[in-house]
Amino acid sequence: MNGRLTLFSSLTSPYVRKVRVLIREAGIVGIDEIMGGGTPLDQTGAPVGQNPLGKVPALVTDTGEALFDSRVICRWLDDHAGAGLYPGGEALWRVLVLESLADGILDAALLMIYESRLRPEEIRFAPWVESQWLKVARSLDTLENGWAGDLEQPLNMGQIALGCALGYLDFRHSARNWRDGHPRLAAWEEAFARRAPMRETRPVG
Ligand SMILES: N[C@@H](CCC(=O)N[C@@H](CS)C(=O)NCC(=O)O)C(=O)O
Repeated sequence: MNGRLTLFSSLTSPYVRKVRVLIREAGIVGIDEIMGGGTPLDQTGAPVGQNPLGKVPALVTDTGEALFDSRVICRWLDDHAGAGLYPGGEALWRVLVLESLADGILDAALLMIYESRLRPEEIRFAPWVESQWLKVARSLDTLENGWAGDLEQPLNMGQIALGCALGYLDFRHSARNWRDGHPRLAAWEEAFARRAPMRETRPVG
């Protein structure tokens, strides 16, 4: 990274938050942020020139290449900064699956929000919304029962993604009380949310 980078950013997107937390944890400087973003129904403000999918985050590198999505951006930044948030050897695969699982929670949780905010009430389909929450609930159970050891490992990108996903559940789905039945995960999240990069990127809006 010799020149400046441009991050198409947002203060509410949990996918962007993954990148913003990584930047802080890794001490990366020299990134200009352009705030914006859109919705599937309104791409005004979305970085469509950089990401034809019209989603944030997108990162334009110092060579002018546009990178997306958040997983590619995080991997690229980690690699170029030598941050070590993706371990080498066999340990890598658990970290990548944890990041995928956290992103999948986000995908389901975000679809629920789009359904309630963007779709007119008369054509909403409640069973579809509940089936998205079932994905989240199943994932939380899996994390509670099978991932405790992974959450105790040195800081990695899977943990950052999970911290952002649980933060998003608090931000947009607090009525669902995700902590109920997940005491280990709740205790981990409480400690993780105290890290300065998590506090500095808490969603607002
Ligand atoms: N898989 C993508 C998801 C990004 C995403 O869905 N971002 C939302 C904001 S939270 C967005 O830009 N949505 C606009 C749209 O779907 O058109 C990633 O990991 O970066």
